Amino acid sequence: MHPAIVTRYERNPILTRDDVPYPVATVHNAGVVKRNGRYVMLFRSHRYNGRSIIGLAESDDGFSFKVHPEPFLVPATEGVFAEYEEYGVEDLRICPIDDEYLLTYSVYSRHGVRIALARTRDFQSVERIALITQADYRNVVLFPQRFEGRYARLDRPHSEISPWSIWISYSPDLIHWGDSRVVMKPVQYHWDEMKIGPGATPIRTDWGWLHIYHGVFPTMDGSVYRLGVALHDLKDPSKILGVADDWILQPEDPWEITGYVHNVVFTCGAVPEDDGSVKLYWGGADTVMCVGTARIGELVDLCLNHSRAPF
Ligand code: BMA
Repeated sequence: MHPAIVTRYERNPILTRDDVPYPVATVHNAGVVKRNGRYVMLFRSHRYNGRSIIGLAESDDGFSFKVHPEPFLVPATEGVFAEYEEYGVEDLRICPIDDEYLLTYSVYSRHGVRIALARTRDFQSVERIALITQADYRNVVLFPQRFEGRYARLDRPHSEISPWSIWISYSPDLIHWGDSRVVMKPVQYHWDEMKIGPGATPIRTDWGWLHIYHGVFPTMDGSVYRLGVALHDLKDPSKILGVADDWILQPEDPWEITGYVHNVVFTCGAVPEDDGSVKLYWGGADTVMCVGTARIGELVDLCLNHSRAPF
């Protein structure tokens, strides 16, 4: 058997709707960050009307989380954000930079899906900054560092012509984004052949930026969502140093195979630890939250020494 790259926590799932003190149908696709030694999780839940909100949970050890009594982020009720968040807020990523946390999340409305950017310092109040894409974008992750003074993000525009791919864009001020180019594409008849998308906020390592992303394969039984790993150049993140040929995680546990959407593992967050490990968080079947651990060095090795051919 293939050796496990990600060791699943033995008490998965770590968070379900039963842990949430307000009515929700699911708990999944959470951004996670370590702050002052505590883990903060911003997770997505479907309400019973099918639209999503973001909840907050905290933990001392990264495994056992307690949910706050009120949701953290619900659709805005006034201004331009109200128009574009009408159908819900989804799949939030947390990027620690300077002394604040930047939040990117998908917003749905009658105009389609686009990305909003907000900031928080304390995970109590949140300030919306801007809507940073047009329609048909999902899965935007920011790098936790500037490059020659500019912020950088990985994003995933929709395309009818080529399979959905990962792009990079830059901004001087978090509001205006451009200088975009494609950096990674799905590989034909490969586990991620249908589409790929940014996953967790990239992790800085000595060898490069480690990016855990998702890839989708179409089957007769619907799509299968798996996770893979890519390494970007430290100074120039538009340059890919390698992409692991094999996936690092696929749906295998019963709560990953069966649920609201079956056969899904989907990440929005991973926390690097001082001992060289990483805690990887993923939604199982769009229904529950799970966690596992991996060695950062092993993930880097997969990218550099077991890489597929660049596109
Ligand atoms: C994607 C997004 C994710 C979801 C995944 C699997 O397109 O909607 O939020 O986890 O599909 O359903």
